[in-house]
Amino acid sequence: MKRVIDTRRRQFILSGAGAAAAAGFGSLSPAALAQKSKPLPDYAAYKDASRVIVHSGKTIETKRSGFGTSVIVPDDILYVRNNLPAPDPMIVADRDAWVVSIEGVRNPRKITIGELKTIGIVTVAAVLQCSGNGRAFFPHKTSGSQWSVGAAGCVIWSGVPVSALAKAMGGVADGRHFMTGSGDEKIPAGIDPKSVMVERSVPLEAMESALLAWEMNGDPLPLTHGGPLRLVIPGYYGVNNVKYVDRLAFTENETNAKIQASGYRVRPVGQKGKPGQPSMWEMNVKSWINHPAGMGDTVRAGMVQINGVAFGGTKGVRLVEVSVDGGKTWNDAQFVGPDLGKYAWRQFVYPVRLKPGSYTLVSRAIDEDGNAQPAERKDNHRGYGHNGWRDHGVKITVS
Ligand SMILES: Nc1nc2c(c(=O)[nH]1)N[C@H]1C(S)=C(S)[C@@H](COP(=O)(O)O)O[C@H]1N2
Ligand SMILES: [Mo]
Repeated sequence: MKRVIDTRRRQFILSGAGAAAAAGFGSLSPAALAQKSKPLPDYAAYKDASRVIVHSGKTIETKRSGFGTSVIVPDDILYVRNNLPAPDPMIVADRDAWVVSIEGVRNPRKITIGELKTIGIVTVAAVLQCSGNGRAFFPHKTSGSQWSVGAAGCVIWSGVPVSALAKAMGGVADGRHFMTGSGDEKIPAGIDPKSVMVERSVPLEAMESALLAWEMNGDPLPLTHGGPLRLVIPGYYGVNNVKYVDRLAFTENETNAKIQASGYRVRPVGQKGKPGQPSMWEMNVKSWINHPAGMGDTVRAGMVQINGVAFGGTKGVRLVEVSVDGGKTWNDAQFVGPDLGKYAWRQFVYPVRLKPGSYTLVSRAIDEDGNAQPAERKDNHRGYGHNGWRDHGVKITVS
């Protein structure tokens, strides 16, 4: 196990923690507290209702207590986020016949999944996480699903490497700076497609790790998660992982679809989104505790295995520390389970003997580049990219 500790940075984050403001630790916004789980929508009826929170017919999150400890998140508890109504199940009736148009290569053409399967195979474990995961902890009124920790999961994707596909089509054409994926959802008549369609562009360099996936966790890619074909960009926020992809284009510019031009942009509270503001591309370093889960969890005095997950976006995670006193003192956690590579999350455990009393459990991670989770969230209009460790903590009573 790699245990390189950057002492300087550790010093820095320790003093940062001490100076942290006593902002509402782990407190959920009123909107988040008011929500109740709804019935599962038909297309996701197979999900385990006891381990998920159904926010709406288009948004389902994994409960903190619903996550297991064996690294991979199974389909039946993996979060769901649909911007548009889920497509007709007919699109997975004949998977190999699905057609995707490859553009911006020297020899552009349409290609079926059946044919993609002859070009190459890659398998990668990666964290899929919504940009708004942790939005429920922002104190201002954020629009969008009030996710706490469960709009994320580590899954295994399998498909064709985009780099091999581009090579098979003569290589990327000159002057292309972005890779743009388009979702196949039918747009109702009378609506400007660009205003609602899921079409996302990422910097061209992301193609080196990207794949067009037809399999998830060993099963044909479920319709719910983008079957029959999905663009996967390991280490990038969920929105860039376009489901039901029917077009992959190497483009000169970013798409002008609203979801790219003004959506998923980090901006000050109260400001409108516009091109030029930071786009939700690479994920930042993050960790949280899944057990004990807080929320009234009764914990028996004695040995407690505090465990959770940590990941570093495109970087991998180097170290996780756990505190049982709200961040005053920290201890190294141990990684458990297999290391599935830099895009996956690591499970961690901190075994500790706890006497009866009240505890505030928090965790913080450092990625392979030495970036540490900050103590506090960075307020922004849509509540994106929250990796502050304080808000993600849990309060427990030990008796
Ligand atoms: N075609 C399409 N792709 C999409 C979306 C969508 O609505 N349509 N939602 C995006 C968003 S915002 C997220 S967070 C992830 C969610 O993936 P999941 O539903 O498999 O969890 O898919 C992304 N890709
Ligand atoms: Mo998302």
